[in-house]
Amino acid sequence: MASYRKHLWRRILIGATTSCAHVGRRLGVALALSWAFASTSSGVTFTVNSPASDADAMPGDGTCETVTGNGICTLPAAIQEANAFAGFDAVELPPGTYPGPISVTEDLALSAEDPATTMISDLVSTAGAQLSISRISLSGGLLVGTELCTSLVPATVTVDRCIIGGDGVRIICSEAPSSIANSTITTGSGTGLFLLAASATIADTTISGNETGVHVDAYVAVSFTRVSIRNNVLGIDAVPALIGSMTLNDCDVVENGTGIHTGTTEGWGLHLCIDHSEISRNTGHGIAVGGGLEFPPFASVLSSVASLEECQVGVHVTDTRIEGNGGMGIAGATGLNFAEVVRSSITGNSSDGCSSVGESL
Ligand SMILES: [Ca+2]
Repeated sequence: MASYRKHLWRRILIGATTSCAHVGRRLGVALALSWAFASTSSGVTFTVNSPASDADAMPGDGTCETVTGNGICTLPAAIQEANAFAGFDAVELPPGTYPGPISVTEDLALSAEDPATTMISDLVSTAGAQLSISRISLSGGLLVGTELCTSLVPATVTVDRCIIGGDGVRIICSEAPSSIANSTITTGSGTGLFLLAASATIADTTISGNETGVHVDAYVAVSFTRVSIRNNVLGIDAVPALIGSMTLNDCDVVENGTGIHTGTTEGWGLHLCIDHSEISRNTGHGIAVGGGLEFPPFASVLSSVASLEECQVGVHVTDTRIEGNGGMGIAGATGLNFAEVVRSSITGNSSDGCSSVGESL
């Protein structure tokens, strides 16, 4: 793990660790470009008409059918055909339960009409392509990139109106931002959203009923807008072993064990900005800063790259309620070197207020 971090340092520093505002603008532009590309391409649409798992008779001939002439198009066959063609193809699913695993290797829009009636029963993954998924239940979860990360890969995902279970959403070493909107992520005993060396925007989404709602590590830039993170054993676990930025706007982090945990003793440089949100009724601390905010090696590097007027290293809380948590509102630890709380309420926590947050509060 140390080798890829060193290898990726320069590329990701530029792409993922400017100020929060700059990250948001960059993600917006990238997403707009990806949609423009999708809408203007002359891709092929394959319409699935069978829930079977049979393969395509002749992948790459442009016809999705499991036996030549039978007209039966399964999801595996449609994916084989779409993978055979460059460009942004589409696969459309009627209601039903479809087999996986599905491996997408060419840019693809995969869609159905309603996630309540259309499910893919095993893992959906993309390691080198843009994937758009809408209105589908993914009971096996979604993997973007590869589990063994040796370099950045050109894999991204746009998720809209999906219900995701299984192992949740894992985005690993992706060189462009992904997005998740209008969706629900519930894995039971797994991690809802796992980000490693990846950027993502999450909006209008619920991440609930997971062991860990969100886990981020190493060169992550992630923004949450109108996201509810609730009923997880741990709401957000931010382990920025090198560098990361996380913003929450109009979010709820409520009724978890610990709401937000940041850092490890060796961690460096998290930008955590929370605005117009609620970090309440967690049974542990609202925000627990377990180190991870010291920034000795890279402070000068970062300040030279980014304008950090809105989101500097440390915890920044504005217009937010941190109330009724079972532990402290904000619990600090050795290593916390900057916390700023503005126009916020930190009341009714059982160990009230802030601890060890230093002179900068
Ligand atoms: Ca074919």
